[in-house]
Amino acid sequence: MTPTKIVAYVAQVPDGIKITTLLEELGLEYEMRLVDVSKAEQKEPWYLEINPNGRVPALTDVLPDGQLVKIFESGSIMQYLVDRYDKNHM
Ligand SMILES: N[C@@H](CCC(=O)N[C@@H](CS)C(=O)NCC(=O)O)C(=O)O
Repeated sequence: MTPTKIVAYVAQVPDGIKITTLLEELGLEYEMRLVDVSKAEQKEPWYLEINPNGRVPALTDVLPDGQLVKIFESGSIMQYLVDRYDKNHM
């Protein structure tokens, strides 16, 4: 497992599951934070700071220089993960 500071904000929905599937396939260590859509947790201010669209999934990461990266939209998240952690497209 490659250590990272990734936090994946997901729910038990296909758009969330594809993010955790990719994280597992890439062998990345990550924290999974389940967002309770039934309680509209995705509309709470703390979550809107990460994803202003108020939808799951979202992902945060910390770059080597300490910069916090916040990403939303499942396709963009997957592109980020591949670009950053699968440079040789293994
Ligand atoms: N195009 C978005 C779709 C995200 C999306 O619609 N997520 C749904 C769950 S699958 C959601 O958050 N629904 C709750 C809401 O819209 O408030 C993506 O691919 O990330």
